[in-house]
Amino acid sequence: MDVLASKLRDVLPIFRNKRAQLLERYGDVAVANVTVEQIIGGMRGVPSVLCDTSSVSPAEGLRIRGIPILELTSATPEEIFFLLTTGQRPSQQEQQQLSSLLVSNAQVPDEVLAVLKGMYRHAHPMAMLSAGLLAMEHQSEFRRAYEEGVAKDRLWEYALADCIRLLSTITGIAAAIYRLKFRDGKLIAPDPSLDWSSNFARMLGVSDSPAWADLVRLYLVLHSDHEGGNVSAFTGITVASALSDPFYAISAALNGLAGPLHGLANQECLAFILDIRERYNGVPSLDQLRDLCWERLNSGQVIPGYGHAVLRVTDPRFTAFYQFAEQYQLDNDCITIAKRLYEVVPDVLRQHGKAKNPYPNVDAISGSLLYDFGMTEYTFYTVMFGVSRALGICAQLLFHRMVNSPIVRPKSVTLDELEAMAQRATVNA
Ligand code: HAX
Repeated sequence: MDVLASKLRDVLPIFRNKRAQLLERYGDVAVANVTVEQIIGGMRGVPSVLCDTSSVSPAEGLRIRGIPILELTSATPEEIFFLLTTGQRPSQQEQQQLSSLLVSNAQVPDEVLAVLKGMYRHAHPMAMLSAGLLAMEHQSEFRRAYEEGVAKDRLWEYALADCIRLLSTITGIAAAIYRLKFRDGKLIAPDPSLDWSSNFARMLGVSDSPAWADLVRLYLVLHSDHEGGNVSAFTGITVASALSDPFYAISAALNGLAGPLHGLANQECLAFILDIRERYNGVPSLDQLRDLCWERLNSGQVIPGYGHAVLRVTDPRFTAFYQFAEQYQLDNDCITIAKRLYEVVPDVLRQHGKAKNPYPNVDAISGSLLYDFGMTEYTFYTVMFGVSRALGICAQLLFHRMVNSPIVRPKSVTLDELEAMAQRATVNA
């Protein structure tokens, strides 16, 4: 933990001063209006969450600490975690030290394995991942420190210890879920000489190909963070704001990620693509795909992998996966169908006229790449996403502990109260 702890100690005063100055200078300045539609519509677009790790703009998509994600596609997840938490890119040595920390506890603890073994026959892999983290909660140093009365402004150090422990074990837990549920149940031991993502790729036991390890690396980089307002991040930081420890917070975040409008969309996308392949006995023509999309829309279903609450362009993470498929010349029916959907769906959704964003998000293609390497069990895909997203949410909750953010507590209003507020605003306008 030392490598990150010492760097975070360096940047701590910067984060705290910046926040304090903002509060002091502008604390009572109104920066946005909120409409009735936004309150009714899931707080869409209301700037109300502090997130310093990354930002998502409608016109460009994800930036991690100001760097566009397409400039980070060669990074390792360790580098990304260092960047997310400290705001700086690590030196080679710092990256290696962090790597050693993150693989040091990849072995799944017995009590956690017992929980996973008790669940695997019936449970969804996401329920297992969430439960696996809860089964580790008793190891929380954060909770122990809080109970022992450690001063509030030092609690971040214990949150960091928990985050490192959690990230170090989550790959082993995820791999164990995969091996138990979809393979022969035999776990593959971690190799401490490998880095975090290579180790994960190895423990999954899907393929020995270097391209597979590279795909897992890219997957873990691209899904790592997507600012603070999405369901999983917002859930995680809200839970952590009650000073629940990181095991509780990340487990809760993963439960949100498991929703079909959020992380589970990658599973739905691949199911959609496989259905198409089966129905047309291979790759359909563009016209056939167009008809099929209309059929789906007319029956009230969404096109999985398209649209986004914030983005209004093709998700750069979709582009990164697309480029990966080109680079490695990956070529199977699923990838071809995903590419053809990209040719057809934006026009269809534009004509349909409902979705504010007709372009693909990351989920439209990610599963087709995993499938190509032999990870065909698509109910596992959101677990891959969850392992990666744990990086970002850990970084976000660490930031909040470092700057001593208060408990999250927005005000809710009843329909009658909202109506009265709207009437008052109309009269006063
Ligand atoms: N297909 C059909 N209709 C769509 C659509 C799509 N792909 N995307 C949006 N719409 C519809 C919405 O259902 C909504 O219809 P109603 O007014 O009848 O409710 C309307 O268009 C306006 O929605 P929006 O404002 O454009 O989108 P939202 O911010 O409400 O929702 C979603 C964003 C991502 C949930 C949405 O686009 C969707 O359901 N997409 C398909 C599922 C998906 O790909 N989810 C993954 C998103 C990425 C992510 O979070 N990954 O974790």
